Amino acid sequence: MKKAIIILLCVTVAGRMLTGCSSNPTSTEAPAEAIEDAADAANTANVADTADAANTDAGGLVTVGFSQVGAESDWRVANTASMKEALSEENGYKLIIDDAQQEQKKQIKAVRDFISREVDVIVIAPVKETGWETVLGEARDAGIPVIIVDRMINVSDDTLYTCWVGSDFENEGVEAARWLVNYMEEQGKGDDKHNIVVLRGTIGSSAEIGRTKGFSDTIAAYGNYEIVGRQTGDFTQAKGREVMESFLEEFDNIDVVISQNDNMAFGAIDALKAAGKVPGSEVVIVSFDAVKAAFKSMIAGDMNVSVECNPLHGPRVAELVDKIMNGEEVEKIQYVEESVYAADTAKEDLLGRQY
Ligand code: GYE
Repeated sequence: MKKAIIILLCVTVAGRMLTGCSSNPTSTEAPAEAIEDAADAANTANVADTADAANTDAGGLVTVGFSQVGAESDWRVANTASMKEALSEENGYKLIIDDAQQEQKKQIKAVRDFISREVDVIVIAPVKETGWETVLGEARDAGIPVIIVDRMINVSDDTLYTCWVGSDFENEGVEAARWLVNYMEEQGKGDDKHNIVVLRGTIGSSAEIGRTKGFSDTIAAYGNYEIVGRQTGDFTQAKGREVMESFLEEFDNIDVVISQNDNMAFGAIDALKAAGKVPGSEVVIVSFDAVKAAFKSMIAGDMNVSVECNPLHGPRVAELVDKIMNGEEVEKIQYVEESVYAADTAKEDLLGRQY
């Protein structure tokens, strides 16, 4: 189920070029050291000179401050790796990554650090949608363009960010519900009563909001499907297991688990097995992300399906950074292509997977 890239709106970013930047060629893997290096550069650099250097000096690196959600899942790890690979020093960037450990307040602090260090472009993978107005206003005042990646933000003034690239999370939820209904029909269980529990991701994140809405709205049309329990597992495997254990104590008739990411599904599968249940048949496991480990779980017969969420945003972000630095137009909102992967073809599908 390929989805064409949709361009909803175009903006011009000409004239929104930065007021300052650093072209310190030092690169480091460790976020804390990277920030210190950038601080040193900012403290010693002449802002006007370095701004000119970044725009005109072919040898200068483009400094990108990236506020990452954390390292909560396989998806996130693949996303960070993609960003590091694309925005490498060899490719002409100095990438400063800050790991927010799933806390928005740490992201806000990181963005302020990036502003004070006069990076060329700020990239944010936001933990949650709300609460961004103040700090993005500060970035705008400093003349630093902001790219939002992966999850979305919810702001009344969309000039607070330059552009966004990520997934259509609501559509992913719709796809999950459609797959489930179709699968139950194929199993001859289309008219049976189904009791669903939903392991939600981080509450208030676009991935949680969209997947919850898309799934609930679609499944609501089928009277024999009931969502009996919903709880957050914060996108981690450990919490996925804990939440599934509590569901199993509360309900004895669960036959479908909707897990809003693969890592929570792995935890839920462990909890089901420990309780003597059989995931993959007795309890149908519907997941999201489609990371490599999910294909292995499907091949093992534990997981039934994973709705793809593509984490390979690095090259897309690099392209946006380049265009912004050149004063070119960028698409304001850009969705990526995604598919649905089920157990019956998991073995062949795994061969071509990149993450
Ligand atoms: O599904 C999950 C990760 O925002 C799309 O975050 C991302 C989600 C992804 O923790 O595994």
